[in-house]
Amino acid sequence: MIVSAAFSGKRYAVLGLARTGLATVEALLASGADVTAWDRREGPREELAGRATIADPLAIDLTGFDGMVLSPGVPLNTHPIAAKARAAGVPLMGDIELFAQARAGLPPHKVVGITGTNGKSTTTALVDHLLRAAGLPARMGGNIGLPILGQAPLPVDGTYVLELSSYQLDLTFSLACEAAALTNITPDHLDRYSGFAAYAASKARLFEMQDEGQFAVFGCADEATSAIQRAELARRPQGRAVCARYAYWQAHQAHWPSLQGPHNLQNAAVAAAIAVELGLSEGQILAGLASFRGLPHRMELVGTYHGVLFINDSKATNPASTAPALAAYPPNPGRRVHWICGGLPKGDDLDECAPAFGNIAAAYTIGGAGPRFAEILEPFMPVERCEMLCEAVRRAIAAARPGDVVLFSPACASFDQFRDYEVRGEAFKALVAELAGRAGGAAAPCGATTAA
Ligand code: UMA
Ligand code: ADP
Repeated sequence: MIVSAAFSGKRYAVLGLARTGLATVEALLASGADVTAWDRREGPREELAGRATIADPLAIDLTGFDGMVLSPGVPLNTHPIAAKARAAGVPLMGDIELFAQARAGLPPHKVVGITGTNGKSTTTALVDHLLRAAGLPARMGGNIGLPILGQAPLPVDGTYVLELSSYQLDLTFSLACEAAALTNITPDHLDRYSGFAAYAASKARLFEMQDEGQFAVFGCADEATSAIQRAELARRPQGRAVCARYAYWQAHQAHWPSLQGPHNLQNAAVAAAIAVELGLSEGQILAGLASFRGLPHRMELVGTYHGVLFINDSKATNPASTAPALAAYPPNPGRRVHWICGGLPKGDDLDECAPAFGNIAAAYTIGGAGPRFAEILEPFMPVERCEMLCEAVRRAIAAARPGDVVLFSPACASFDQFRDYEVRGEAFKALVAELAGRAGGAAAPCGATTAA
């Protein structure tokens, strides 16, 4: 855990006690701070009872607190805590801001910050892997599912590699990353922002917090990202706000088994630029790109059953992230793609996926987005309206022939039917093992299974 003298003797209120909040409370308590903690769920409140004051920050006087710490999942735009903290003169912050404040007390180190609508986790894990493969101390944290305050501090000259969501950036004010990256920006999370421009501005703040001599790399494949790159270029010395070098790295992509497709070239080129900045040689970078193994739930190979290939892409939570998955299977006479999609929609269209509709033999729609997706897709392909994931898997298995692919790439958030994308991906894998793994390949009825 990361502790700091900077928190000692101070008073913090912490709202939200899931992964981020619990790690934050533990780090603050271990640092000698006084903590008032709250979650609308009773379980985590009970976990902390006796060690922190348990009270709803909306119900107490916040005057005199040194910080009101929010979890990324607390909606800053609609939750009344934001106005209440401001009125009491208490700064709002998140765990990444606390980490930024703790940096001065840590052994000399560097911080890499990575944001973007898609590719954050892959690029973060890749930078971490490149550093470790080169024998350098590195620690991953942030939105990738590892709250940074819960991680062990690094020895001298280590590098913290942080995946930063816009929710986390909105609560961060003094994190000056030695190297920062923006993969891309496409519409996402618009329920939390007044519009696309505000969402993009949230991402831009990662770079505004850097000193002008620090390094920044950008995907530069969409206008919103390129606009931020141009703005940063204007205030930095030559070579400190660059676009990723796709053409240069693409020559080697055939040797990277877990980094195929144009989206992964983007992730690799961004990660490579950071690695160069951190002093790795080209040989070290190429070796690391070749030895990288992908993350679960991102085009994850579940298995081949009775000749049918099953792919779990549950992390594809918006149409822009599903597009590369659909494009990965161009028309092939011996192969048909069965696409399972739907969930909690991020918008009203599937425009970004449309160029690859020709690759799909049939779609199986689920969740809240199901009826709308069916309406969009029916002119282009046969659609089975399934509602539940189990039904979709069952019907896809029934239709699939040896050589076919069953691709679960929802293009939606998971929260209408699952706790998060990880639980959704695990449910898909369990269903595949249970339904497709049966001897003889006959798909079982859904009622016969235990999975969701
Ligand atoms: N809560 C209240 N009152 C409210 C609202 C929420 O008490 O009015 C409580 C909830 O009951 C919950 C907590 O506040 O206990 C919010 O927790 P959280 O949703 O922030 O969950 P964490 O486990 O802390 O996970 C967060 C990130 N979650 C979100 O951004 C929604 C995780 O990113 C991240 O991995 C983790 O911190 C560690 O940094 C997930 C995510 O979906 C994967 N991120 C989005 C994305 O990638 O698109 C941004
Ligand atoms: P994030 O952490 O930003 O959500 P991930 O690396 O976890 O990104 O990838 C999430 C999904 O987005 C995966 O399903 C993957 O296919 C797709 N994806 C990954 N990188 C990119 C990229 N650079 N551009 C578009 N889509 C991408």
